[in-house]
Amino acid sequence: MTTDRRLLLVNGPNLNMLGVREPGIYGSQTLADVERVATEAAAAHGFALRALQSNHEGVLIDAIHAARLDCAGIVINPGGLTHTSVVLRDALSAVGLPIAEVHISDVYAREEFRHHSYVHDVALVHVIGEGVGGYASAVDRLVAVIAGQTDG
Ligand code: DHK
Repeated sequence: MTTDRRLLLVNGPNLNMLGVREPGIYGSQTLADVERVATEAAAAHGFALRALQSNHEGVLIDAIHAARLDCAGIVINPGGLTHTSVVLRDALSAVGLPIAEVHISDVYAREEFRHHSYVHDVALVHVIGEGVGGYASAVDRLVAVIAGQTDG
């Protein structure tokens, strides 16, 4: 599997709690479901997918840096770090890979502090409020971006 046929899926803090955590907002599907949905979507395009979830900002940043060596793009749900983390944004910007930002819930219909994303303008794809299925949309759209870059 070459670099150009692999994606990194990153889930940030608290997303390990999917299925347990506020099901009225995040639904009943688990992180395993998220990773399966994204892996299947990637496979449908002939891409492998490496999945990582961490509650630790530095672990996420190290994984993003490492993706530069062997991935063609990154799908990320940064969890609450979306709204707080300049360093996560800087890591995504630094690697220069195409980025898809995903949120399970509609952050714009929730508290005002969730309306700002530090990741928004370093991402080329945004999938907001489509539930766990949104990860498949994000993979589809990110692969289209990668294909466009390759073709171009
Ligand atoms: C997940 C979180 O953990 C929140 O902190 C974000 C996002 C929303 C989601 O909808 O997937 O505000």
